[in-house]
Amino acid sequence: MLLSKSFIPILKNNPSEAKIKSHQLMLRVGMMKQASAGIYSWLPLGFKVMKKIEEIVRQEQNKIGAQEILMPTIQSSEIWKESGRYEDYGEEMLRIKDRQNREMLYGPTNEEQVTEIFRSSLKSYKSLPQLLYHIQWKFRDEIRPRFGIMRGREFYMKDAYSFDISDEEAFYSYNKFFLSYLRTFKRLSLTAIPMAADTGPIGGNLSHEFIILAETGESKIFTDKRIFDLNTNETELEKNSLEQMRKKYEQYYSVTDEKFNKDEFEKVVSEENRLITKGIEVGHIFYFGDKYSKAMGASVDLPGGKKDFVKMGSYGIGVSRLVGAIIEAKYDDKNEIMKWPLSVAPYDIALVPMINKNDTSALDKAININKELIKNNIDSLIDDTEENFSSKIKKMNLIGVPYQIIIGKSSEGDLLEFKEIGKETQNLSLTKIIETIKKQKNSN
Ligand code: P5A
Repeated sequence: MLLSKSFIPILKNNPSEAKIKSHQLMLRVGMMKQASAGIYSWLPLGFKVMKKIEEIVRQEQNKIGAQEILMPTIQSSEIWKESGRYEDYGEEMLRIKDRQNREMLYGPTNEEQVTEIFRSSLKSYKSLPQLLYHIQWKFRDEIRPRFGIMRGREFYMKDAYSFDISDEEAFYSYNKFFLSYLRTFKRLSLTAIPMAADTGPIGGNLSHEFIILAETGESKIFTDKRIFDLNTNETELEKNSLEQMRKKYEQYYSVTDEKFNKDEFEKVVSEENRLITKGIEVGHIFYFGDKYSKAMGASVDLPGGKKDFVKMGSYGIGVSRLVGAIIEAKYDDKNEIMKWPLSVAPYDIALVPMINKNDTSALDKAININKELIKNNIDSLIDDTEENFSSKIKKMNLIGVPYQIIIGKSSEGDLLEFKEIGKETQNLSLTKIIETIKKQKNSN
């Protein structure tokens, strides 16, 4: 892609309305644009990143056997009246009337909708477990939308739902998602810590939030530092190993605000291991048993001939919020340098030829290099403008493409100036550069 033809509306300075670095950068490099309070249009750069995050989330859901569906954004109020949440949800729910005066709503979450789908089709324990998910826009009429897409009113969520025959089986499903979330965030190059959390309007009594540390986060957390040293290399989905893995995390005190108990914290965590800080909630999982299945009559026949309500859980990842969360974790705002993890970078590599009116040989060279990159499925952004070198580099550092090739007038021979953002320049052949990037891509 040529930079001159791309839709990347870069601003000279940070917009004053943005208070945190992700919001600043997203506006600065034109990743998104506000349409109205808490509602955004996604422009090419931001959209590419979000779609890559979505794809990683999807792959990890598929790996644990969850099946993808797509439920609508607009739901009927009937099912919410059945579950009892139509009134409870309050003003956060955007309520709409259609031309027949029927009460509809823009879905803030989909527990009711998915329970309705389940109960109308599945009747036997033989069909269980079922893990269903979708990736769809949600709307919550937040009283204080802020920090750009971090707390939006319209936002993109992956939400999954599990249906099981017993509590024991349901915990197995819960643990599968627990592990899958650790893997997902790792692929996004984030350290997300599971923390015991409150269930709020979703309900139930078992819940974990997945939180990444950030001063600007909205969740206050209380934790035993040692949880950060844990690493999960589990590849198996065995019941026992999954349970052990969750226990491994749960051995360390780690809770959000609502679950905090000072006496307990001070009793179980030694002073040097105590960490009280802030974080961003990027995922949240819940187990609520038969809360919805009972209220909405979603039951299955059991082996002995009896019937029982299915046991359910729900599992959310804030896909659009993750774009901002990765920026909060990776952007060095003092030096104005962003480095996207290659797994979600808007482009794999930037080509920066030094060009002036009389001499476009460096640009020609960049275009030739790009032909080889395309053959190797490497997506590049070519700065074909005539700006001076330092402003070109400054701009590329903000956009955050992780690798750069700098092509000077004097660049001759086979070796190219290759740079990974934040590291020293190396002289490498194009073949070697392609190999390096491909290797890095495959490792994710
Ligand atoms: C779990 C899936 C639920 O809604 N029902 C279906 C459950 N959980 S949740 O915690 O309320 O939301 C899941 C994740 O969505 C992100 N999120 C948001 N992102 C941007 N703007 C918002 N206003 C917003 N609200 C929630 C969070 O990442 C959250 O963990």
